[in-house]
Amino acid sequence: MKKALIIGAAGFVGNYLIDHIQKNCVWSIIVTKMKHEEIYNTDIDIRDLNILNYEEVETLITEVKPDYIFHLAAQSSVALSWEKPGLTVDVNIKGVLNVLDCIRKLDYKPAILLIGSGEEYGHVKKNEIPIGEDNTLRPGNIYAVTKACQNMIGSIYAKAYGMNVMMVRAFNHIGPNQIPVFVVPDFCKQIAEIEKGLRDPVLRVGNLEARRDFTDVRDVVRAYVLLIEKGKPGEVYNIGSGQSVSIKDILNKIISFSMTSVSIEVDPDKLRPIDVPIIEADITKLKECTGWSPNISLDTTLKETLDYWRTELNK
Ligand code: A2R
Repeated sequence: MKKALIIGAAGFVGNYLIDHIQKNCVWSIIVTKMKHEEIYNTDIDIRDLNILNYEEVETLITEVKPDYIFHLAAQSSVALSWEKPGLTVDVNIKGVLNVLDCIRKLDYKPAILLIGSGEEYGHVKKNEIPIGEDNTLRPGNIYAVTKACQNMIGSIYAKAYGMNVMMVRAFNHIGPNQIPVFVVPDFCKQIAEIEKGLRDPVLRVGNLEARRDFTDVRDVVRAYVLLIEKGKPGEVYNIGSGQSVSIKDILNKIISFSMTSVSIEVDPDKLRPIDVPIIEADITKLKECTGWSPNISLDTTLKETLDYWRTELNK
């Protein structure tokens, strides 16, 4: 039986990836988490791993020798990357280097999927939309710089050492259980709190003009599994819906799913030092390689995320 290792599985995407593999693949699953994290799943092999510790990485990979490695571990928040640039560089660059270099030295060829971000493209020009994988990268924040660097390191390891490393640039992915440092869960949580009378009916927002490409996390993990089997070594694949939507439209949709009326107030703390006006993926390469296309509508995801927060607040 093939073995899949998910590094950084205790986060938002990890749970969905575990669930997808358990339901759709005949693979054994080994997952890693940080010591302070919990994963509540009795059917999988759960290990503690800090990717900044090379010896820990080496011990685990030498023992497990997985066929597939999904590298999810990251400092994944753009907002936090402004506050903690050093940590973001360490985890997102040195961490991935530890994993790749360990595998290079072990001299075996697992398929490795590195998760990058649509943020890597940064300041995209109007005539570059939708953004193809060969577009110039002009990252606009520290998180995006580290993911661009991860991507380049992956590409070097694939070319120089013949390793089976594939890179994805995942655009914004959303769904229930995402922490509210991201815009959709932030809005949904605030609305659920207002509905419950836990706060004044004032929704605090950041830049509503920015346009982003949102995909349900369940569609995203389906693409990850397809790519790790069908993707070509050294190649980069965009994963997104192929459509951008403004944050204002997202907000209006969520408000329309609510039974409350709210006023909007701009919160300077939610504005970024530099924001990228529009990000929208060209997903032709992914579609051609895997046949993937998104199945879950934006409305469904937003409704389920709002319901998730209503349920959380009732616990
Ligand atoms: O930061 P924590 O304590 O929540 O742990 C995160 C974990 N992580 C690490 N794992 C091993 N060694 C480290 N030094 C280390 N630092 C952080 O990676 C968390 O459990 C996991 C990443 O999960 P999230 O932050 O929830 O990211 P998400 O949304 O699951 O995204 C997965 C990937 C990331 O590479 C994103 O940058 C990309 O998709 O969009």
